[in-house]
Amino acid sequence: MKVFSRLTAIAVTSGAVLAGAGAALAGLGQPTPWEMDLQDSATPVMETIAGFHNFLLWVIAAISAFVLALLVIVIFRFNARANPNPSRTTHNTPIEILWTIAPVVILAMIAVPSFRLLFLELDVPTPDLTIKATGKQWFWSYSYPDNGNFEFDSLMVAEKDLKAGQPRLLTADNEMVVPVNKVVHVLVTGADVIHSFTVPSFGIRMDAIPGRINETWFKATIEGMFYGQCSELCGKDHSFMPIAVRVVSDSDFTAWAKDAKQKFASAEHAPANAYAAAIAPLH
Ligand SMILES: [Cu+2]
Repeated sequence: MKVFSRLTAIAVTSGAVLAGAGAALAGLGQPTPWEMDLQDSATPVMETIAGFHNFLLWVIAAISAFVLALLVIVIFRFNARANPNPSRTTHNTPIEILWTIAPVVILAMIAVPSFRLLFLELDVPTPDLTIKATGKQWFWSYSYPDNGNFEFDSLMVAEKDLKAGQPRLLTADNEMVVPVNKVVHVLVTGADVIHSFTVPSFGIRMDAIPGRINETWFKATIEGMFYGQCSELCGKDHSFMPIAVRVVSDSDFTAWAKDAKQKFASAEHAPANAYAAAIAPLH
């Protein structure tokens, strides 16, 4: 009994700590220590994903509670001592119809919002701008075909070079910059092996496959820094090719694009590492 009361104390204490730290359990744009929930949403798609996730949580909690209640009833009311002469019933048509129909209704209730979410994610609205993200071993390159047609590489900043406030393993030297409240169409491809372009707060994850263009989209509604990581095991430096997206106002974006066009003007920009140099003639 002592063990049981200790376990209860631990559960109550950790519950209280978690409830108190609720706000700190999910971050916006980047993970936070002890995060338990999804990252906060910065796009309509991620809001819908989070809403669907919470809805499913209620559904599975209700089903689990119902099954647990049935088990408890069976254990206490129908054990050998309480119920020495068991019923010999083998069929009960109304109950059989009920336990077939009820799950179908529950699945239909899940299917409707699930398909609505899939269409929202996959049906790209008319874009305000297009960016091509190319996964390479082990960094990302971003092209802006309709804002001056420039391209640049985005490499992780080493821990020793981080400035105050910059997150470790997520900070990149050249961030992908996008305007706020604009539909950004992202074309995703890989230059060597399969990578995956992922930004949790935007609710996007799209495989970057060599020789193939995949597409996704996001409309960031909050200005700030949003981070993601390559999410397909792509080689030894897979964990060191962050995706850093800076969402800025329209005017800041126009100014940045003008500067970037100058800065990254050369079409033959220098390969970012030895591997990129080795494969450069192939592209
Ligand atoms: Cu990768």
